[in-house]
Amino acid sequence: MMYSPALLLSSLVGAVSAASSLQVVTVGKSGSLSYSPDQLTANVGDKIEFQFFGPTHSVVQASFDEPCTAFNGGTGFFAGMSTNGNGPNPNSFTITINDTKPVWFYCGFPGHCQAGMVGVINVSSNKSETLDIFRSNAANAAKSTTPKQQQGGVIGAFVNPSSATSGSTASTAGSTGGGSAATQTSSGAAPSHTGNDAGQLRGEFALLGGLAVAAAAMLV
Ligand SMILES: [Cu+2]
Repeated sequence: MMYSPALLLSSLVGAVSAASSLQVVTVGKSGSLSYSPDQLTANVGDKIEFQFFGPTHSVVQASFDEPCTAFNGGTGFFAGMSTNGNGPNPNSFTITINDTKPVWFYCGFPGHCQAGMVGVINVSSNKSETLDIFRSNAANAAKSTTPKQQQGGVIGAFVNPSSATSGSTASTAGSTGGGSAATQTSSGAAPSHTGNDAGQLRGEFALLGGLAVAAAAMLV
């Protein structure tokens, strides 16, 4: 349960390709109203990639005290609503962990948080703030809220391709404020599998192009 094949694989890939590790959380896979895994431990600088399955789900940051309410007046991360039939959505949502405080999250689709679609990164040792308690409190939440728009993370397919071709490394934007543990990053090295693959391909083509120019220059 703690070590899914996907998580192990992503950890191996992360260990080979980057200093910080990438952990994958599937969202609503196989028709479930759940995140898998729903409890993670991450280091500062690690990235968590949420991969969405149909029909409609999201991930929204919460505080422990308000399980189905957008974090700190709506300043936390929000993946937007992902609607994609029955299969996986090609657009993942990746957040970067900026401190070791607990990061609580839930699905903002009406009813899903109350049905137990919640999770946590870096749960504290405080026994009064466990995922089980958070989930049971969520069941009693009167309603779910979300920020107005996607924020606080990177959508896989929307990574700026120009930064990917430049080969620039990850850069972390400033805090979104309000003590948010996860803030937005802007990076060509965002750990979207499609983004990375495309970026690497583009990078290789750019390199080949550069070599061709160099070769042509030598011929003249
Ligand atoms: Cu959901």
